[in-house]
Amino acid sequence: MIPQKLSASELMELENRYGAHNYHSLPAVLESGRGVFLTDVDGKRYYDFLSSYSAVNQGHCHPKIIKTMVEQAQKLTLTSRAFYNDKLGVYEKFVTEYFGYDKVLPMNTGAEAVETALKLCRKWAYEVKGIARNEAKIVVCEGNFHGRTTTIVSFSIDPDAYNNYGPFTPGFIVIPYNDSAALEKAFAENENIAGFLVEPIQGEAGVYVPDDGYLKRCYELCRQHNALFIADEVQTGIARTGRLLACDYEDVHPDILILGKALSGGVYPVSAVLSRNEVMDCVKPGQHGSTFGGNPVAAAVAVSALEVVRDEKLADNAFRLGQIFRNRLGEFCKTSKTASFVRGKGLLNAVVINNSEQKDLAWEVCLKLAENGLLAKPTHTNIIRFAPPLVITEAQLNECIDLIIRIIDN
Ligand code: IF1
Repeated sequence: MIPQKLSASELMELENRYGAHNYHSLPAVLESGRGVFLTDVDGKRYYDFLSSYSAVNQGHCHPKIIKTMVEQAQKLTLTSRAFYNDKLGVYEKFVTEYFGYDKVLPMNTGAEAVETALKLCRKWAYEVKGIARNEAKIVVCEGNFHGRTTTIVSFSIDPDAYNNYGPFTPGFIVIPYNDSAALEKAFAENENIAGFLVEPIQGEAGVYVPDDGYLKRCYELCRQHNALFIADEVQTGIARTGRLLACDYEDVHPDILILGKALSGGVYPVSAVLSRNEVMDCVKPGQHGSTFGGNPVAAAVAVSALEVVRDEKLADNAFRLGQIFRNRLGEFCKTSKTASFVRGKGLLNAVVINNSEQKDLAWEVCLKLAENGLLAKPTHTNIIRFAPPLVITEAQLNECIDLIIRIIDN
């Protein structure tokens, strides 16, 4: 029997003892969330500056999304795709019109959607472009993070992600990020390139923003060489960077668009692959799918979550508040002994910590921030990602910036 109310340390001990140790979590044991706030088991309240890696853009437990989910869960949760249901088609029409595509293929997690995009790209390469069987190549970028399946880690350059998970899936060409000349060279050296998979901003790499014009140039190269431009907007999409999609900044309309995370407002695993008929129609009945993909709860929740993004103008809020964040942190970094610089777009930002003398400095800063009521997580030892829910107000953001500035140099 598990006792009624366990302490924070007992709960952490349970996870340590009975769960695989595949995460290094910050010692905050959370119990509830609302909007920009999380509350732990001792009643301590925090600002959430991770947003579950940009999944909770709409804020924790958004009442409208939760209402939709609860109502749908009481009515019908899963039919599988063996039958039709009364929510899927409505969602499919809504999401394709929302993002400007012919068709959607619904999945659950980001990694599944990336896998789906890779499979679609290969199928299109053989059946439409006419590449010889098993010869298709997909170009990806150094520093990429697209998920954790065997195929996806096959083209990761992070040893933590791929080491001892081989043998790996062949068929990928890795080029430097933010280097369109490298893509041009890849096209020149290889006739069998089916597509180019890219994150508009590299999240895991530490919120690495490419130069203006990079995505546009890569998109044009794909056009020239009849290859598909595949954007992984799992983390950057759905208003996070100050536009609905990060690709919108360069008026690039990806051939294949991959979405996840905030597509459900973080309440349910919902991901999607969007494309035009020429690509999507390559997949025939029985050739791809998922038990849960497109289930009625997911479909209803996604419509609600996207309505919230539109109705609450979250992209505009992210754009405006992101400028305040980078302006104020940028000023601070000029004189800080600890923080080197800030970068990002919209409310996807990172502060680079100068930790040449103390290796765990970014972790220490995050621990101190947590003690003071703000949750953020370091990445790559010296980078702290700051990505609050997009419903944060200007006053709340300024209060948080005051705190961040105060903590970083102390
Ligand atoms: C973890 C990072 C963020 C993603 C992009 C696909 C996926 C992700 C661009 C896969 C997932 C996650 C997953 C989470 C940590 C996290 C992360 F630090 F690893 F890079 F957000 F910054 N494409 N990102 O960012 O989506 O299958 O997880 O739904 O794996 O620990 P998923």
